[in-house]
Formats: sequence, structure tokens, C-alpha cells
Amino acid sequence: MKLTREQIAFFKDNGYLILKNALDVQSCAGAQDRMWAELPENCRLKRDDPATHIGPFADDDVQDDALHMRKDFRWQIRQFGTEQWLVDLVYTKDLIEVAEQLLGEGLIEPPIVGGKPMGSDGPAWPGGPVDPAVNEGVRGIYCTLPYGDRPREPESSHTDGHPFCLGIVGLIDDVPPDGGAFRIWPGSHRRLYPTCQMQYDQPRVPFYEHMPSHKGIVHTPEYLRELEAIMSDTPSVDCWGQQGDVVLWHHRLAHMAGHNYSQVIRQAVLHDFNRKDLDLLRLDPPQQDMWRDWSSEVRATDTRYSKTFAEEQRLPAKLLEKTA
Ligand SMILES: O=C(O)CCC(=O)C(=O)O
Ligand SMILES: [Fe+2]
Repeated sequence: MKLTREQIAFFKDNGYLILKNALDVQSCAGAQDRMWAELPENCRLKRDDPATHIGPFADDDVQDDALHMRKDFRWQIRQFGTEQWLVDLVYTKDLIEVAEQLLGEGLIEPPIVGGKPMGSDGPAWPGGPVDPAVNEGVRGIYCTLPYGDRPREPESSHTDGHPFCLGIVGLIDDVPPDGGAFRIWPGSHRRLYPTCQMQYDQPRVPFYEHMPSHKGIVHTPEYLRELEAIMSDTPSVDCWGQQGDVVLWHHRLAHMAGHNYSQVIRQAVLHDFNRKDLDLLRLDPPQQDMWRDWSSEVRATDTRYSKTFAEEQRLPAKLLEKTA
């Protein structure tokens, strides 16, 4: 699969790109089977009874394990991350081609089948998010249960704390609008990239229970100010879609796991495509040219695209004004 000039232009400008039908739907269905088979026999959640799909997880069904987490409205299975079948779902000829087109031919680090999945070292601190320090494969299958009658909540966003180059979120089942799909803030990658101390990392410090303000990660005041500005001046995009659709995203793009106001469980596979030399690249601070580590094709592409194309990508009306 080759991206068009316009797709690359849109990705550069907005930090995301929705690709329809980019995963094999048969394999997506297979991934769902594997996912459901992981639930204990006596779990309240039953695949063939949609009434049980509404969150949160019942107390008895909660599992606080970074490799297979069920808690509140989130169900995240990371233990599959280095199994052949899940690697095969996303590390496909098509998506490798796309990743190579964006990051450079022959430069993509392959996942290690049988390696250590993300979550192998548990949470980053007791009760904290999963420690991303280990990940030799796919991030995992991430689900969000429907919120039921939980009141509507404001959006919040973040960028990820671990170094990676190009993220993908692939839908392994249909996700309706407002159904908990990946939600992104277009253009935020261009505004946040220069505010970080390091090009790819977010500096981590110990988490102290009695001094919680840093929450294990240090952000610059510029980053925090810019993220707040983005949240108030930029409308977000809900990356809902059909089974097999994929969204590509830049590593500094502000995003969140969307709130799920639908009746169905949001089911997605998350993966990072990284350059083999990321460990060298990450030593550098943000560069004058934020596309330095991307392919020469990406670097040479200007950011013109049509209004029709931007609309297909669901770019909010407010951001459409400047397109040709
Ligand atoms: O589940 C999602 O859609 C996003 C999750 C996320 O942002 C993350 O794990 O960093
Ligand atoms: Fe994230």
C-alpha cells in the first residue's frame, strides 16, 4: 500500500491519517475470538449477551494486572503483544510499506515474536499506568466498555510518555461515533513537539505517594501551557470507523481513549512503528526541522490538500478554513 502525496501532506499538517480497510477483517474477527477466550468462565461479561457489555466491570471481575487489565470501563490485554497472530495482524506487508514510506525504507524495527510484551514489568508505580519501558511487540488490544448511564464527561488529552515514532490504532470491530474510538487533536503534534525537553521521551522521575504533583513524569511549563491552549482552541476528531480501519498518528499528537457513549464495546489494537535507530535519535532535543527523522519523501512533501480530502478525514470545520 502506497500513500498518496495528499495523504502524506495531510498527515504532516494534522498529525493523523485515517486509512479505511487497512487490516484483514478475518484476522480482526480472529483477534476478537482470542480476546473473549481470555475471560474467566464465571465473568459477568458474556460475549453473546450485549446487556452485560455495559461497564464498569463488576468488583469480582476486576483484574489489576498490566498484562491483562480489567478495571472500571477499560479492558486491556497486552499479554498477546508478542504472539505471532497479533504481530501478524498489524505487522503486515501493507502497513510496513506505509511505515517505511513515512519513516524510511528498511528502517523499521520488527516486533519480536515470543519477546516481552508491554506490561511485563507491571505498572510504572503502584496504582500507576503500565510501565512502557518494556515492549518488544504490539501494545495490545484495548477495549472500552460502554458508559451506560454514567454522566457525560469533559475530554482530556495527553501525549505518550515512552519513545516511539508512528502510532497506529486499528479497529478490530465496528466503532460508532461517540463509541470510545481513539480521539485526537489535529495539528497538536506541531505545537507540542517543540515544547518537550527531549525529542521522543518524557523525562520520568520517581512517583512519591505524599508528593503526587509530578505523577512520575516531568513536563515543561511550555508543554503544559500549550496542551491547555490546544484543548481550548482546537476541536477534536473522533476516529470511529469500521472493522479493519486504522488511524496513523504522530508520536507527539495529543489524544485520548474516547468516552464510550454507545452500546457496544470499543475494541482496537494499538501498535507503534519505530525506527531501528530510535535509541540514537532519542538522544537529541527537539529539532528545528521536526521531520528530520522521517523519510525524504515526507520531508519533501508540502502540506497542501483539498477540502474534500480534509472532510473525508473529518477535519473539523474550524480547521478547514485554511485548506485550498
Ligand atoms: O485506547 C486508546 O484509544 C488510547 C490509549 C492511550 O492513549 C494509551 O494507551 O496511551
Ligand atoms: Fe496515549
